[in-house]
Amino acid sequence: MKSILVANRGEIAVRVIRTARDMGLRTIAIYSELDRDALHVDLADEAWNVGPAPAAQSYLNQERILKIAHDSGAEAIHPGYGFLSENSQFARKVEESNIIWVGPPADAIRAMGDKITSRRNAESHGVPTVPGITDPVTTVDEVARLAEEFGYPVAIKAAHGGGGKGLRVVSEEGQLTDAFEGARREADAYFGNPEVYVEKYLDKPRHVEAQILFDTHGNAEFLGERDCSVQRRHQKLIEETPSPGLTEKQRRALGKAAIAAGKSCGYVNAGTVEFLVDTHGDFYFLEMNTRLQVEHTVTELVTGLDLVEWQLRIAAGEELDLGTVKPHGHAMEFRINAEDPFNNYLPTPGQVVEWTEPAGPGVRVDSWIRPGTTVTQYYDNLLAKLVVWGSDREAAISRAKRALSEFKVRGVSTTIPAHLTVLDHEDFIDGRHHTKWMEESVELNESDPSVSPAMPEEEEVTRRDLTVEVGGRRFAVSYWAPAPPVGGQPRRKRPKLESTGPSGSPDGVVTAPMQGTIVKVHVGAGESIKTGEPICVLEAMKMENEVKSPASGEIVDLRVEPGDTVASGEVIAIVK
Ligand code: MV4
Repeated sequence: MKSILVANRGEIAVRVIRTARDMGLRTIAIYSELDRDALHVDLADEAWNVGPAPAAQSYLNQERILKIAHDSGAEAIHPGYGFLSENSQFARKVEESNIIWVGPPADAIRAMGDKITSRRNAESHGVPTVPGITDPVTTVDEVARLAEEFGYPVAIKAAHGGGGKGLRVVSEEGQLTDAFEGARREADAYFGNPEVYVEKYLDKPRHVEAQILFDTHGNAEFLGERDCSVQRRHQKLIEETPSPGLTEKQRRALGKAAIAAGKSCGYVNAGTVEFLVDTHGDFYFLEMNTRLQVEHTVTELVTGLDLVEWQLRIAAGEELDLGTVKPHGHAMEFRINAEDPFNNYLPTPGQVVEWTEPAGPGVRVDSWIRPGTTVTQYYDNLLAKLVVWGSDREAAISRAKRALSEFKVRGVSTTIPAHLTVLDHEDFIDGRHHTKWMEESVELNESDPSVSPAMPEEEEVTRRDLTVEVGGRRFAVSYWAPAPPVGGQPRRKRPKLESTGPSGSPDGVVTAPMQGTIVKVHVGAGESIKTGEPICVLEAMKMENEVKSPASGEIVDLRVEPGDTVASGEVIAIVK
């Protein structure tokens, strides 16, 4: 194998291209019209236009991708995650075109994609599953009988589902009909198949998944687990390994079960078996993901293995030969998404104006962003994965805080403030969180000064940063000012202007409310002033405007004198 086409974009395309190049392969990128200047395109040896922006016409366009593979002479295709990675028809087409598919056999993808079949296969290979049934349910009466048998609550799930869609929880008999019909409707709408099945519903479980590798010679390896319990609305935010609280005995049992689940469908290549772990520490098979997962990086940091390298070696027919794998230390991954955690995690597409990644000991950033990169609503909003390693969980948490505070992103909102909040939460620090915890227990406080300066309402404002020296010491000050947005910085509406200083106490950054000329200055630097007292007079459009102090305190910085012209939003003085 000397060449590979990477049928993906974003951070995972970058990730795969890097390892393929490390291994001396010729790398072939594909790009949609929006991604012509993307990082993965620059890093690959060659790049081919796969079509217009919508994924259906580009990264999901099977025939077009196969044609590019043929035209470019690619010997293999790596699908990354998402897009075509778990499409068994595409995997089969690749196999039938005599191109190496860097992934599991099409039949294994199909078997695991059907949740009833995968449950049945796992069960028949001795893998513990949640109490439930291995056949679709077709009537409400059947669901009622099963609920009596297992006890309420029960879960009604889409047979071809995943990601929480088509999942309904029934806690009492009265909800049965609604839940059953709702689950069928949703299953039909999302997955084109109304088939549903029933399981006992586990309340507040942890989500723990096992990384496995299988080669084509019958060898299998379990590479440890990942805890993905910090998630909201089925979107994972933080993943870590090892899982807090899992004993060595439980870990071994989980690994054995994961390998048995893989064997049950003839698995080859890298895969992940998902389990729910209940409050007693018992674990149950949930489903198997037949792809490389976003969070594979934490496994890499503790094992020292490159999982993409092993995917490629296995695909080329090599025998799995890892020696003894001895995981070392603790790793955590933080998904840096373009979304606003202060506004219900609403996606925030736009141009990234500033992008400074953390670095240093134990820090890895897998990203596709550069200053100027535009994040579009056409694809997912993962900007980067921050992955940290520490000798133990406490060290990893400490390092994560350090790295997250080094991360500087402007132009789009990110999940960084949410991560910092989680890292300071006792439940997380003690490892007491579960899959419902984020939604139940983590609320972000908009006025937290370590996170973001307070924003004035009503007026159109934009965030500005500046540095000041007070008594020979340097301080960074952020404030909101009425001004045109600085390169894509979002405008917001809020009441009264207010800002926060380095100490977190409310300081007054006094800015020009409009463009004009300073005609008089009432105060001097170092003097004290009270709220509402005038600082200077600003003339604009033949009108004189008094600029007043927003706070009582000392004028630590005075930046204007009579005759100066100031732009709207320019700093006039700082009151501490
Ligand atoms: C469950 C469950 C509790 N009991 N099944 C949600 C997504 C789908 N893949 C399976 N899911 C769940 N199935 C039983 N019998 C709780 C969830 C669940 C969940 C699972 C993993 C990670 C996050 C979750 C969040 C809510 C519910």
